[in-house]
Amino acid sequence: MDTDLLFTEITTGSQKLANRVVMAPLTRNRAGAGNVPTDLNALYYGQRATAGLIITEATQISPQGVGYPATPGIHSTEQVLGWKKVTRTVHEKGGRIFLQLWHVGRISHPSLQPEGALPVAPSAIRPAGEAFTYEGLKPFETPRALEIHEIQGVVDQYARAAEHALEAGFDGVEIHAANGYLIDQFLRDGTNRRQDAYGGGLRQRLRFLGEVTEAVTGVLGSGRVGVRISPENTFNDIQDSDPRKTFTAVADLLRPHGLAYLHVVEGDFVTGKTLLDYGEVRRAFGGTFMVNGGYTQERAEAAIRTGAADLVAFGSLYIANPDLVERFRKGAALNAPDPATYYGGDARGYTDYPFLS
Ligand code: 8OZ
Repeated sequence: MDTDLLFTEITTGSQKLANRVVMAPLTRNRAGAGNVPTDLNALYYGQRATAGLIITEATQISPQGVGYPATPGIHSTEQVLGWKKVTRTVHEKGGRIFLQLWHVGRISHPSLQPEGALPVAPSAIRPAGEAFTYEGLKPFETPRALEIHEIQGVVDQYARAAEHALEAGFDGVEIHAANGYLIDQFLRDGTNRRQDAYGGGLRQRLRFLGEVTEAVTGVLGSGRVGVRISPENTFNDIQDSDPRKTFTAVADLLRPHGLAYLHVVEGDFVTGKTLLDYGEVRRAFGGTFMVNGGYTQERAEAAIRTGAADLVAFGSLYIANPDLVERFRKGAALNAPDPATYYGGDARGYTDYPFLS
């Protein structure tokens, strides 16, 4: 029966997942002082442990990678200890959890950077809009273009974060190459105007992602690493003149790595439109394919049935339904998420959504 398809096991990379229902990475701005995960965060993830896979909220690989208040990091000892509480709780409940590795690049503000430095990016191009800081919204500033000799150091930040993720007990990591952050800034011609080994042509724009993937798989093994992309998204003022070509090439680049999965955010958060044929990206990648973007249970089942996807990640549904798998199985009603408590705050709208009784 079609309704069972979401609940079949899948082995991907070195992971055996109990079902195809994935908790999407969700920024919730509830980390503690020092960007350290708390007991409340452990409770929240533990409540969602019946997902086939949990992908954590985006997590800074370094102080330079920070772009928002109260988002967690994976660069300090305290952060690793905080994450250990999360992974222990999820594992005790039989779940699987990947850490999402994040460097925001230009989507930051000097007030969030070490010593008030300018955020870094492939090129010195200011994003339209405003940064979320501890003092409220502030206009983005023009970032500093990374010098070519600094780039290996940023790749090393990813490798060290991957080591910390292992130490913290994660089953794997997801490289955040989506939504207009640092890696996406390198990939696209709207934000990458470099004329060196990391920009100028498509192959050069892909180089940074290739090096990060090499570094992270070098630490964890390729079967414990996924990559997330968002070909059509214009969130964070990101543009590309030919997303279809760029992201088919990204899929080609990643294919030989034998990753745990490629995770694709479909459509554009800003316009709500989906124009690309993601089958092309899926065929180019050739491995386990995860989709995300407003999926319902019905659309998710159809995607698995037709082979359009192997895994489906749910965001807002997971905010409001800790027992989403159980509700899907039973065809039970779903709790509605409350957008007013998405970002920041306490247990309210975070760990107090009811389970089925
Ligand atoms: C919403 C608010 C802040 C950050 C992303 C990490 O879009 C994010 C994010 C989303 O990937």
